[in-house]
Amino acid sequence: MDKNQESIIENNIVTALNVLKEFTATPGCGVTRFPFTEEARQACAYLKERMEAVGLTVRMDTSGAVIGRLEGKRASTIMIGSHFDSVKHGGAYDGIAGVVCAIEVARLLQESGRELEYSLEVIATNDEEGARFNTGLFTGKVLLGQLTCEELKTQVDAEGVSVYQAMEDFGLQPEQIAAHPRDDIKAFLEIHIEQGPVLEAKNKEIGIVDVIVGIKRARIKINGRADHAGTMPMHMRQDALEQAAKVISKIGDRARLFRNCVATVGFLQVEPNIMNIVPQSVTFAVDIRGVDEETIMTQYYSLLADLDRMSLESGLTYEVEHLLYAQPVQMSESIKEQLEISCINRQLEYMHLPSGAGHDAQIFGAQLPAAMLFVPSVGGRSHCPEEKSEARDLAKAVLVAYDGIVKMMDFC
Ligand code: HGY
Ligand code: MN
Ligand code: MN
Repeated sequence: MDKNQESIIENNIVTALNVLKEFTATPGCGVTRFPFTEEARQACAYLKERMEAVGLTVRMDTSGAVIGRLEGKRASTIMIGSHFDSVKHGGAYDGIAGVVCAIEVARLLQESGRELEYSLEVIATNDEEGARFNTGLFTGKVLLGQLTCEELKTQVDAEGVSVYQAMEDFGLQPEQIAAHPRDDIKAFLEIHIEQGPVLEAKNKEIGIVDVIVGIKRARIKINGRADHAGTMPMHMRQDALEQAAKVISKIGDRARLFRNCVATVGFLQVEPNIMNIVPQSVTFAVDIRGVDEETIMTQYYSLLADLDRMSLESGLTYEVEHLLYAQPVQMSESIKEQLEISCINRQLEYMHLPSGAGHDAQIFGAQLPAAMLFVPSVGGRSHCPEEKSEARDLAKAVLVAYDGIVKMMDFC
């Protein structure tokens, strides 16, 4: 593929990402594109246009994902894509750059005139982040039949709107959520920004992901009692935030005891959250990650033990709500090999690395061959408006993914 082709890919990527970043609930403060919102609807409509422009037959599936299909000789499907939703005040590349790159891969395949052995689907998945309902990896779980209708009614956002209700309001049919699990997907490939500093620090153009970390997420509520902050004696208080702080403050240091482990509390809600009222309740969400299940669950059970100790010592009660468990997933050796051969043939600087971020590929990769290509993140920044990756690096990932898909058509 000549330099001219690369610049066409780069231009297409820049054009699409510049349009898509405007579909945000927080203009001027990064990209906020939650599932089942007006911004999501606008982004899906634009992605449908872009997919149809390269000859894909496009539909929205039960989960609210946008899927463009190229029929091959066999009905079985090779899937390439990433997510269109974002975190709050996120960047213009996380997930969506992988969708735009996937559309470019499909365009190259179409223009090559190749007859495809397998059908190809480009997918823009929904609610990978879990930023609205504190869950995540939604489309992958729906496609693989891992979600029930009942669960959709229990998962709610900050306003108390359930996934079920949000889907109905968006025009989807939540009752159909478990009706059409996919058993035809032969392989899944995802292009994604690295979201960390490694590729840039090592001067690499491409990352080939070996393993995606497992993620355990839970929401914990500690129940205290609201009292006057000035008159209630200290030994008689039931200060939910004081007790929560004791438990939360141990989470980070415990993660530091384990290799390749991280943990944080990114969500904390204090009620009634008034400075001269002793906090009545605290709700926080914990996100624990690691490359093996044992260290993830050791941290989680230690957290539960801390909560029990807090309850015994203070008399305050607590509740735990399971939000998500995605196991650590090794990427497909055979697909990685093809991606590596492509990097060598194209004389690209590449390296293997783990993914500290969760991705759609880990849901698929737990059941079928999956692989990921990383693109350097400028300054290693992500999940913030400063997030940026260079179009020339994204274009290189498109070419490597194209080579990979062509080979996957032969060996899947
Ligand atoms: O949280 C994550 O790792 C991803 O950005 N959803
Ligand atoms: Mn992502
Ligand atoms: Mn993300």
